[in-house]
Amino acid sequence: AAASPSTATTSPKTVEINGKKYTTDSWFNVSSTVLALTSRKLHLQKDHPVAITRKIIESVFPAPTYKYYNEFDPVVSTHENFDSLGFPPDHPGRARSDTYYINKDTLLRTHTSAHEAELFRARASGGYLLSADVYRRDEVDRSHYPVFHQVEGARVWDRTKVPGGNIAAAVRADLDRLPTHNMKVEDPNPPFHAERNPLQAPHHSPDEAAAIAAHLKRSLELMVNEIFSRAKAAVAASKPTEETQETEPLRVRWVEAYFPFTSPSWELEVFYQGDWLEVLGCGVTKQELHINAGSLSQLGWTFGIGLERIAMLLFQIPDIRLFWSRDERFLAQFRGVEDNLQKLRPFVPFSRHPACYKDVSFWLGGVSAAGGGKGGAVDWHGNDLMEVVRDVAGDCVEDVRLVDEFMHPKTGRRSMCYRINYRSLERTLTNGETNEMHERVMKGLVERLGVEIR
Ligand code: FA5
Ligand code: MG
Repeated sequence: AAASPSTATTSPKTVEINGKKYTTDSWFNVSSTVLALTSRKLHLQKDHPVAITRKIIESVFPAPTYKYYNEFDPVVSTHENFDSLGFPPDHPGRARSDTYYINKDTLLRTHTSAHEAELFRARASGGYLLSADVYRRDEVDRSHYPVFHQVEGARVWDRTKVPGGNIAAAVRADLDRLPTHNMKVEDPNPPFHAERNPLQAPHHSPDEAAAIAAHLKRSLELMVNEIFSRAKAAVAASKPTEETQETEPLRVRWVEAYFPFTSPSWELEVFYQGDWLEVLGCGVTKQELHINAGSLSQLGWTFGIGLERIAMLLFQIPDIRLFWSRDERFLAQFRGVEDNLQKLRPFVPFSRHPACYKDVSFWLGGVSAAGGGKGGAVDWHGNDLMEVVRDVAGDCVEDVRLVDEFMHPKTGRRSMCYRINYRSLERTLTNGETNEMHERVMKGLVERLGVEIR
């Protein structure tokens, strides 16, 4: 496949990440902005909303059954991030337009599942929670950022360590020990589906898979219930008593999903502000992971949840860029909450600064496009443009949208128009400043993506 254009003007020969040096090659595509974020570790920053959210999730999966891992390095091998989990060689997630590579074999993890194989190796019965920063090349808007945080959870049982080797009975006994809740849960599908969401028939009996699924679903429902009860309490505490009104019970639903490393698989959705919102993916762990880890008698479940998405609901945070802010008007609002969750209150946004929209229109395959020739044949990835914008203008851009696209009927060249919204969260940008940034964005697009400005 054609390589997407490199978005770095000059690739350094080596990069240093958290004190370790890595040699780059032609796969390198990590912008300096993103490199600089590898040391932030918001999930470990005391009283940061991402860290508070992690703590609340951990509280639902108590030690000593669950062990906590929060310090794993973001640099992993392509094997760990993809191959070890059964991703096929041509999976789109592997593309350089979607993933940040240091070199062909080394990347910034795109999900916390990258550590599953490692953690399953030589692990006794029980489970773990792992929280970490993850990296994805993606669009620019109020709910997407190239770095976000996930919590991965796993629970394993060992056939050789349960009475009579009866896993289903042991799992159900553990399920009976879990608390209950009174959320409205829609779960219209049977625990597995022959084609779409199959039982791992060579490894699990239907009864075992059903028991694991039931334990998994209850565990995650309890987590969502904990988070939304806290969100509700926070809203109630922030209002004068006469204003508090009866709110509807929380509604959640299970939907079938697909992941290469679980089967059956599901996503959990929460009904929030009139819409179903996906909050996590999960499933019965593929037996190959346990087999490859040398733990032949183990089986269980895994899940992965995005922390920012949950924190935005929990604290009513309107823009994902805020998490990276060092502004006291943001940080001070969460101080003391980590050690006393009773202090949790909705975030009060500071005044919004004016938006400034600027368009940029260009022809693809201008001066330096690979292959020269007809622009229409150029391999274009919107994420490459997003990277240039982030690198030049950083958090001064709220969102970037494709507003027009057409092909010249005679030359076959493709033209695109993107609209960039320059708006800082922290201050009003001056006209001069915005114009200057926009000039640099256009220059970056020409130099790094070989487009021709119209
Ligand atoms: C995964 O990353 C899987 N590793 C999850 C998993 C783990 C499945 C273990 C099964 C077993 P996905 O790409 O859907 O899946 O992301 C998981 C969660 O991360 C999403 O439900 C969402 O909460 C969050 N998430 C994903 N992409 C973004 C994004 N761009 N911004 C914010 N949150 C995101
Ligand atoms: Mg998903």
